[in-house]
Amino acid sequence: MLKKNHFILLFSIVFCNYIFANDGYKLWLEYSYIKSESLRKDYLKTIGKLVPSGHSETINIGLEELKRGFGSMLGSEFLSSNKNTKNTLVFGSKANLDKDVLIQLGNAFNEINEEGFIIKSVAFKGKNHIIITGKTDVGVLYGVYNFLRLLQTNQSIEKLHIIDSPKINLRVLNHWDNLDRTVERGYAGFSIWDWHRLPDYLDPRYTDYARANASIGLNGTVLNNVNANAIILTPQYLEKVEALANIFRPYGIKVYLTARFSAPIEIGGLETADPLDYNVINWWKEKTKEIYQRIPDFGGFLVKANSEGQPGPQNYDRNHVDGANMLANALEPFGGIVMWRAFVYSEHDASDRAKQAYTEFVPYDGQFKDNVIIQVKNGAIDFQPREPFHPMFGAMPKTPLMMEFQITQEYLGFSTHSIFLPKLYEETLHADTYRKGKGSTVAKDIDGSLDGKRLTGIAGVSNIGNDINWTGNSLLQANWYGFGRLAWNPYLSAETIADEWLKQTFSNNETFIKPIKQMMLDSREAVVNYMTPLGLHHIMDTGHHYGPGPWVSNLSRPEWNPVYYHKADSLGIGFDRTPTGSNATAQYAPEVANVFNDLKSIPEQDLLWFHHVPWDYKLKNGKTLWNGMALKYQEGVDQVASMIKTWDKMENYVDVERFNNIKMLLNIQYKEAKWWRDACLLYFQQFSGMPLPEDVEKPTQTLDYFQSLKFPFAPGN
Ligand code: BDP
Repeated sequence: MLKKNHFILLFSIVFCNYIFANDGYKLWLEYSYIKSESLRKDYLKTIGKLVPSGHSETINIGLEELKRGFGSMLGSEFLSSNKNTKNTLVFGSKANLDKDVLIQLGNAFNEINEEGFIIKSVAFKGKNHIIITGKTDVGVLYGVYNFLRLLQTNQSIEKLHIIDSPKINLRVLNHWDNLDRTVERGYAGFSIWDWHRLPDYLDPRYTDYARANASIGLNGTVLNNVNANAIILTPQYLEKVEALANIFRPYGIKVYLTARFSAPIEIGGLETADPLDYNVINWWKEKTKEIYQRIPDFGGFLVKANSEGQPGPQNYDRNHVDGANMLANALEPFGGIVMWRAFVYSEHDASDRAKQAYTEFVPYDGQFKDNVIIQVKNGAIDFQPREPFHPMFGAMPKTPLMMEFQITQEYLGFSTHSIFLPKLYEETLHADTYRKGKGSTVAKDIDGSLDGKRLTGIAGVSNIGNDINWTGNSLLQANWYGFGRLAWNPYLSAETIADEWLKQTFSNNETFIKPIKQMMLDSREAVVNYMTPLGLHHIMDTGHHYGPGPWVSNLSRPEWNPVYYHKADSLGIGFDRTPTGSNATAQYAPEVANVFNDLKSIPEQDLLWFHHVPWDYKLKNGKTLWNGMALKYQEGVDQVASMIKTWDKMENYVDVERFNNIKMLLNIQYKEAKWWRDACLLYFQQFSGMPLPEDVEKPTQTLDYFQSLKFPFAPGN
């Protein structure tokens, strides 16, 4: 009896492992055992022997990944069936494939770029083969992960003919990680970079991080915070960076560092950091050379200059072009690039913060060196729950622009709120700039196709920390995953991404997939509704940005204050950015500006971003603005309530650990959604002077209470 129980237990652990404990560490690389016997048999029959072609660390990683994936998904049958079959799974780069294999591939190689891959089923000499190949070993590795994804999502692997390449060159995570392991705006623990124990202690997590990134096609990582510390550029730290770069290299991942503009003074002993000063130029040249001696494929620098107190060329009466090009000159001989951020706003310009980056950068179009790319946040303010696309997109035809999305949820409820961000990313990427007529989407600027730009890039501010499940909340792994998938192909739909992520991470069971996918797809709008409906923005509390703070008005810089953004008064609410106001709309193409300027055509989701409208303004649904806004806040709360209901029904489909992780967090989200609703409505009601509509729950606390809340130890600050 005892023995039998043991056997059952063992069986369960091995084959049904995820019904039991699962801490989420494996991310979407779960490789869960495929329960359908017929499917397993099909796969086993089709795959055959593994035949790696060529020898490299990367090919070896591919082999190990296939073994791990098949072993886990197909079980021990894989090892036995594998021996007596004539079929093969051949994988290797073009240069290492046999002639008869190459012939089968015809012209397919013409259709891929250096990182692309081909997966093709072919039959010759009486045998069936699956070929996974590319021009480079890293391309092959991407193909391997793609093939594994087919199995993980239970797709057919008969008659395969997949040809795919990334559409964007630089697909990069930005870690806002400090050298003391705190993470600016990080909500999943401390930094995964254990600087103190590097370079000798190599945490296995570094390898798992590289695997995860490679599996979704990310090929770069900026290790440290944009609010940079020059010490990262000292030999003591470069040795540690080198150790990480060595781990990431075979996974196709390049390392980048943020460069503190004043580093020549701080660690170089110079008196100035003037980008036109001979000694400064030389210092950066030598520093760059030193980095490349250690890391021959170093990616380059990410720079936040003259923004929020960071030093930059303007400290020396120079401009962004002077600063970026000086660094670009130093990197050029080694093939490195500069990612120069456009997140700037001046405390001396009272007009409209939303206009400042465009005003400061667009006149420089065409003046940056070829190895400079300007990194622009998705919207003109700062990673709000919803922002119209940044007007710089499409507006600098001669300058490569890199998209910067935030994956970490600085303004979106931290890692406690479940939100599926590919919905937000998709909205921005699909937005039409009209710069070259209809169809000039942001995605086309980012992938270079709009103006024939060669250097292209996309960055995501990471949501990763040393929490066991990486992102603090298992559902938020989908945002890292989704960012990577969109970086590979910015035209993918959020729905496709949710579907494949869920299948790989949790289950292929449609009873689970269908409701949870819908829950994820709706989650972004829920957050917008209970935080910033109808185009409201930047009404969070100060510093930590946790919770509502629409009343904040006492900060030294005007554009730090929420009241600057909502401009609520007895007449109405909203920021007039039309020609009667700040005229920020003039920074968009006329087709777009006209839509935003006109109350008849503006999408209501952006209404208060662009217009100051009276409280009794009639919305499209016939309700007054005040009632409509209150109902939106309520809708957001109701949406979270329904997320909880949906999730609670999933207990039988998810392991206990992840089920509870998500369940508890959803309950916090519900509490906080109500907090947002009540605090904002009570505050705005002072101006509207109108009662709450019937369907809106009455607040249980006073405005004073909400205003008195303090969070001195909120994370990420
Ligand atoms: C803001 C964050 C701040 C960042 C800054 C940036 O509050 O922590 O340093 O953006 O992107 O959203 O540079």
